[in-house]
Amino acid sequence: MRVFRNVEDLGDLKSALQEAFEVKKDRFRYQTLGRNKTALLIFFNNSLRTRLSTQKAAMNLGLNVIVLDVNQGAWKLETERGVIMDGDKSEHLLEAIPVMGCYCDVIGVRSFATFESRRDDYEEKILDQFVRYSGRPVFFMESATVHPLQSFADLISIEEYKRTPRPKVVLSWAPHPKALPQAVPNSFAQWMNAADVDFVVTHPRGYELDPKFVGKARVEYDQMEAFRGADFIYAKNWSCPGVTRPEDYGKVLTVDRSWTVDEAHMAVTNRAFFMHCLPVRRNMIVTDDVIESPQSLVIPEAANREISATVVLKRMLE
Ligand code: AN0
Ligand code: CP
Repeated sequence: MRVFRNVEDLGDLKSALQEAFEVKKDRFRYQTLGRNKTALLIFFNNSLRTRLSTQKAAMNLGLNVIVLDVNQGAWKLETERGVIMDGDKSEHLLEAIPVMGCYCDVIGVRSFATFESRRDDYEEKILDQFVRYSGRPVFFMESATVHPLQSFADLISIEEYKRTPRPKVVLSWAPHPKALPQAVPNSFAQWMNAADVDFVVTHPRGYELDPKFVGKARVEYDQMEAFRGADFIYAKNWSCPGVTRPEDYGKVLTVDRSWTVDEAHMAVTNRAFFMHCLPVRRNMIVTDDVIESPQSLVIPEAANREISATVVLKRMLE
């Protein structure tokens, strides 16, 4: 595998899941695969889970790991070609990327949407340059539009906890004070569309996800109606994807707290499990009671990030 970005990059999803469960039973089984090889993890944005779980995954495979926080100690990077670099940026991404490639065998990159231009974000301008110019296999650790390591871990968690062969999974928008990317819901929709689940998306009008990701998924604007009979509730905030009104791209259109997932919402479900990728703002996205309930999967989900990253790195080394 040269690039890990979309669900299709894993090939057959059933065998990928099987491999995940094998790795989970014996996570050091492939300890010699990474011997004398190096994984470089590059962060343009903050992280707790991705940073720790991917390092742990690399160590499971015997890889050496280098982590770079681009904004702390590296040169400020210019990303546009043709710019006269007389400002505060000392280095261009077009040199920095192949240089980074010299020091490693596989590269993971986190670079969020900037919301400056919908087109640049949705064309994956930054990550695309890593794929083209690093000379190394590249895995996305949340790019402008996708977060595949998260979705793979979420799918593993759903497989582990489902009580019916084809559970009802609901992706629900929830309020948040700041503009957040669409990467997590985009990927989650893409992966759920590829999995064997009954998938429903619910959000206020104006928050329609890009058709490329939401596909033919059912969209239900009445949140309570969407929750009825659900087996899994996957909460997440996202800012306006700018599908119906491009000028609203990246904006917070509402912080309506009637969308906060609380016990009244959970009561209409089929004893649903509650999921969230974390970090989560309590009593904005979800109440204390729901996130602390026995139905909450937020910690097992985070634990599965080590498993999804181990499978992905393993496949990049093979
Ligand atoms: C990020 C987001 O919503 O994309 C990362 C989530 C994994 N969240 C925040 O910036 C709070
Ligand atoms: N879920 C997730 O990717 O968390 P971090 O932003 O802490 O890595």
